[in-house]
Amino acid sequence: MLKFWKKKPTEAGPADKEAEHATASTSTGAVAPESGDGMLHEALAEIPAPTETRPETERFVAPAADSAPPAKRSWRERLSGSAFARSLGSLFVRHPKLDDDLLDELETALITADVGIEASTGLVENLRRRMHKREFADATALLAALREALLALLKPVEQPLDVAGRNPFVVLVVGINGAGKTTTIGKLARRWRDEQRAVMLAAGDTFRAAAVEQLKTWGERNAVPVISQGQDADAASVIFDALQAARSRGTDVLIADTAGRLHTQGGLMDELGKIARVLKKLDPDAPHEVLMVIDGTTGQNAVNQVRQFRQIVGVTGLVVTKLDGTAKGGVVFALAREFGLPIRFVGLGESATDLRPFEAAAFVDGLLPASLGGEAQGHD
Ligand SMILES: Nc1nc2c(ncn2[C@@H]2O[C@H](COP(=O)(O)OP(=O)(O)O)[C@@H](O)[C@H]2O)c(=O)[nH]1
Ligand SMILES: [Mg+2]
Repeated sequence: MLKFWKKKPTEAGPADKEAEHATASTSTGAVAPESGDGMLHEALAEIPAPTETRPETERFVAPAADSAPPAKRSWRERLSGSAFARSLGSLFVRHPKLDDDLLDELETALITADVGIEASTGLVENLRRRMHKREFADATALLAALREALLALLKPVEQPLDVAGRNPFVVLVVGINGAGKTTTIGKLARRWRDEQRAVMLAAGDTFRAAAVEQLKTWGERNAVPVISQGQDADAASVIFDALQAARSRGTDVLIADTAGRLHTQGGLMDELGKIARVLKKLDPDAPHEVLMVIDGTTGQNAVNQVRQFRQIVGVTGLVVTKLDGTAKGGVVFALAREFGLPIRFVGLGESATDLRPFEAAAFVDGLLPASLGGEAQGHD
């Protein structure tokens, strides 16, 4: 009945190619990703002193260009373009009658929106049982029950990230190329700086010069210092230096960028493990958060990515980006169901204020047709 059963997750996208390229271009680098901690000190000796971009403005004063509060758009406005919102919306218009066909179509819509086969069939079979017991008067009652079921899936992962009480709180940001790591770091820097915290960034994506520049630009824009070394520097030593600098300056939050590592690349993944080990030499509890950034348009492959990264670095929180636009959105449910990891933030657009702390109700109501309480909830 459902062709989707045969659909395989996409295995290789453009990000894979970029990661391969990154490996090739660093094969002559000074430090092999596999090198142990013993080599770190040698590596530190060989690497030029870190540079720091210290903005001329006071740290907590935003440059004029970025200080005006941009108009904040509602979750619904942001999520309305998603395949989830569009297919659910049209489904209930086309098929307002409560019957088994409606449930079949709902199942198809959920699977197509990347909710995952098990989660989708589980949800729909439960609703079907209840419908046959005449629990629902009409399709509107069914939609209300769907809302509750979706909310029950997401509520447990609505756990905001608290960065208070460490000096500094270290956030290590991981994920594959193009997921939105550097952009997310820029947005987080803005958010925490606006909360009057002293923020520092570490340019740990040393594979591409452009990546360091991109982070420096975010640093300048938000008046936040950025610690970096040259391209091909050892990422662990950049981040180690940054932690030392952050500690000596009383920084509240240090956010470390890393190169886009693909789960299939053992050496690069080992390097991520090395970064975590090196940080522990200065602070046994660091990193306090390993934040994995996932592109919301990745589909079910996101589940595989998280599984792989978790084995290497013990991911403690997720950020799902690009949920504005054409993302299917359902992957958020698949991730919540599979891992139960906190979803700290979601990316609803490209500007600094489009990174929102995850709110389960706002998200669900943004995806479901408005007639059922969504608008009445008034999530902004
Ligand atoms: N629409 C949209 N674009 C995003 C979002 N987050 C990141 N991007 C874009 O995704 C692209 C890759 O982001 P980048 O931060 O460089 O990814 P990285 O390789 O993981 O560091 C950039 O063009 C970003 O502007 C988001 O929440 N919404
Ligand atoms: Mg990047």
